[in-house]
Amino acid sequence: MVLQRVVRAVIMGPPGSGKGTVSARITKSFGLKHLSSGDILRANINAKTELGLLMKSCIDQGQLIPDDVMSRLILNDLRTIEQSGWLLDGFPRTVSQAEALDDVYTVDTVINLNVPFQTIRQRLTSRWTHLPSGRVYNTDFNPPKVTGLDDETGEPLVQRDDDKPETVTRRLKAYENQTEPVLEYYRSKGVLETFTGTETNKIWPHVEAFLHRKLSSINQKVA
Ligand code: G5P
Ligand code: MG
Repeated sequence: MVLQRVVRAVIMGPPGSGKGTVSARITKSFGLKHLSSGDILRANINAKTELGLLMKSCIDQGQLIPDDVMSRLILNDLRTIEQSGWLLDGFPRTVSQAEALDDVYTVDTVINLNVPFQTIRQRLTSRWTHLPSGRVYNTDFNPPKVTGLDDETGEPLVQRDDDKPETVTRRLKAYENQTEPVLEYYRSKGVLETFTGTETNKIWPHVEAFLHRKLSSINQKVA
């Protein structure tokens, strides 16, 4: 679909709900630029930047990064891609972050992946990630062509330090306490669209159909 105006979208859902997986499909089908807060943080940790070194223990313990640090980081990055449509993944994660985003940009739509916690726990222990690109694999769901190596670059895959079962529990708690209120925030603005299920392949056709309708209506309003 050719977009006539800049479209700004957010994808939400608990840790491991498939935000990264669905974002890759949205990027491919609709051309929105994918900006993942987690990928940006992990790139900083990997490059041993000052921010990365400061934030690593927070992430490894399954806690959220302070709002002011996170909002500054993401809003700075958004400024560099202002001319194109984007899809934010992992931000905003608190009401304060949602308000900071709102001060600068109007979000057109929020896709909420509602996946049961029990399903998530099973997935995260078998996730493998290509850190430089953020591409994710799963030994059951979408294994790499060669075990332990990224399909596109052949570089090694790693398991995230925060995918340990006890850390996953803490991340799910943080989600319930700090992120679920953001769903209410967007629901009250009339932009929240929730997709419920346990399998990405079954959820995806609904997300795709919804985005086709949504983006067509945005295009029509512009025309
Ligand atoms: P992240 O990086 O934003 P989370 O916890 O929100 O991390 P995560 O873990 O990246 O989310 P996801 O992107 O929702 O999960 O899911 P995914 O990677 O696509 O899929 C999970 C696994 O399931 C993969 O292996 C995938 O292949 C597989 N899978 C997908 N679909 C299916 C399926 O249908 N079946 C099966 N069997 N498998 C499937 O944030 C990390 C940390 O950074 C900090 C926090 O400390 C956070 O904990 N942080 C922030 N802190 C404050 N504010 C913010 N805005 C922050 N953003 C990040
Ligand atoms: Mg992710």
